[in-house]
Amino acid sequence: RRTALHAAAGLPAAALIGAPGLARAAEFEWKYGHNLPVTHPLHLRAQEAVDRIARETNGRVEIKIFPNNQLGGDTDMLSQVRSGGITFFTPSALVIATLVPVAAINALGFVFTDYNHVWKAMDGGVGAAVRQAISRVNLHAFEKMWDNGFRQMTTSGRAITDASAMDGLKIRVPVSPLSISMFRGLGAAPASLQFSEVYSALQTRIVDAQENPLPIIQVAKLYEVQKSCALSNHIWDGYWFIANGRAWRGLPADLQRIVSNAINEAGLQQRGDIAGLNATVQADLQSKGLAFNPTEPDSFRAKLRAAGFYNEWKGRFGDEAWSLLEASVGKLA
Ligand code: X2X
Repeated sequence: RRTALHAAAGLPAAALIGAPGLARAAEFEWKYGHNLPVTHPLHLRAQEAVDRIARETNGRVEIKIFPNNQLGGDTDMLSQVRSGGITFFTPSALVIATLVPVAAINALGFVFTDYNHVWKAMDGGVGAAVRQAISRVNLHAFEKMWDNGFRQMTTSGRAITDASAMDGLKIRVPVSPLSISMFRGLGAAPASLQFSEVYSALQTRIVDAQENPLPIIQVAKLYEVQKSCALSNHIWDGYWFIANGRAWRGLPADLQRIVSNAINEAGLQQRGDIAGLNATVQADLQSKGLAFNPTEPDSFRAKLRAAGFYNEWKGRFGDEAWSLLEASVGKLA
């Protein structure tokens, strides 16, 4: 379309229709919104994917990315992708779980110890069950989940070294029932805020703490408004790449294949980017003034167990999803 406009500058629009030799408007002109700064690997790989899609479909599918909450926060984008106002969105598992409760299953506290377990579950039975649940609300989820990372806690107050430091802590969590339940179980005072509001909420001390993977703390510059980071690895979080169901079904099968391949392959590369970042990001954040400390994971797990957290969520997710998770990570609490 850009080519057509440039080539035909000055011509009335009607003159373009059917004009031989001119590129036409894309048949599928779609919007994709997400919540991250453009320096995050999710944005960079998604940009490569949409460029590849335009090329391989000869311009029939053109996707424009709206990064960094330009179209509103997570809750807004989730309703836009449902209505078709945007065609693609990448909600975190925590966020899409407001609509598809079982999608939060990967975010259960302290279930994954490493990435082997994560991808075994999410590329296997757990991921398949979640994708099926997502399809029931008329959204299409692409096969390969993208990585957000293991979530860590940061605070502007005293360092969080074990679970007793959680008592009364005012901590921001995503708009996610599981996050609220987990941090209440730990004795904290969690508040749900969309990601678009996090930096200023920390800056103005509406909350004292937040939790996110280190690459997000880096690209969103949260280290500017936080003092210390507890390496808690309490949740593994990923992004589902989703499409509006009606729009997706309206795409011819050959184009669906091109779009799926480009997005899934970009997702695998994005996982590699996060793995690479994980090797360097702590040193970078340290050099920017964020202090790091280890935690005692057992103290957190014990507090959650005592609060009835695992039993409650086993009930909420249901036995079927629970056994799929156990098939990947071993017997749970
Ligand atoms: O909102 C967050 O904390 C983030 C960026 O990790 C999610 O998208 C859930």
